[in-house]
Amino acid sequence: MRIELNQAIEMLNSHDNILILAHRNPDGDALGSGYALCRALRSVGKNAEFKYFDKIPKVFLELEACCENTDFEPSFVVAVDCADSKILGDFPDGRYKEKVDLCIDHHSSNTLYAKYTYLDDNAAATSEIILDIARAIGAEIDTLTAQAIYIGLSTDTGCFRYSNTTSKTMRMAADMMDAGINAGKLNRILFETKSKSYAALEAMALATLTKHFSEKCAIMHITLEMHEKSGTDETEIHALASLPRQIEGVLVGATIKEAEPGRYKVSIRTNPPVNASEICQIFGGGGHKRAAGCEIHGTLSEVKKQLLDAIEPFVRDVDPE
Ligand SMILES: [Mn+2]
Repeated sequence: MRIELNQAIEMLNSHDNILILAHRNPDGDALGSGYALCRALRSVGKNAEFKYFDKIPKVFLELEACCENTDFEPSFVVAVDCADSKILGDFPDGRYKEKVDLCIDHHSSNTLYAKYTYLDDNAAATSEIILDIARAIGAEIDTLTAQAIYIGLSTDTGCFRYSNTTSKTMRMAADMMDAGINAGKLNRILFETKSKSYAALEAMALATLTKHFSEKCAIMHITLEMHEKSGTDETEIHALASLPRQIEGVLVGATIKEAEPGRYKVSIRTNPPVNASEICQIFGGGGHKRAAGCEIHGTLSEVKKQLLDAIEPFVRDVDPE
């Protein structure tokens, strides 16, 4: 059931032992939201813990230091930035998959799997909503909490460049700078630094790029072999997805990544007016207007064909806005 922000705040206020989960393979916003909410709740005297269960990109490891583990029996389970229980980062026994009390999210594709959902798809990042909540419960926004919020805001907006960035996002980022974060340093680490292995994989991936439909669609792929050859850490790969869309005139940029033989993860990035989430929904995936993902099974050429067939109606007779 969807609820209003004040109801979500009331629920958090009325519970003392709160477990926070996020989506699998958490990104900057999932981690930033989780850690910021955890610290905010602790600062008002509650037991809170944020848990994720996958390897995270090296650049986010610093965040781990901001909430040590504690031991308590949760009475309220919150999921942040997670649109579907299928992708919830859960304990190996899946104990909370169907038992999330409150979901706080900004994905319009949210399946409303939680008992209560506060969803604001105008928020550039879930971290925006978390900052509103933290302020409403009277939490202290210290430098580490501010850093977690900033990482969420900046990563989900491509460092405040994507069209989801609003004046509110910018004001919040400015407030986080006033709280003492080193934005220049964070931006350099998050957006200006590539590992050598990542740079090698980027070159290999770009070499596979092809253009279609009057060059309005650009598509590239990464095979397991390329991944292995480059020595790239799995967690670094998602950054590649933004490359095809950067080419002038491209409305749909697609990146096909071999997850295992016969199974491919597809990332779609679009420019207006094409909706990436609508393309991915054709294959049972979803996401945002400008960034979405799905999985397609088959050989690489079959997957490419299926994908191009799905993309064509979205770009045929469509001009960039
Ligand atoms: Mn997000």
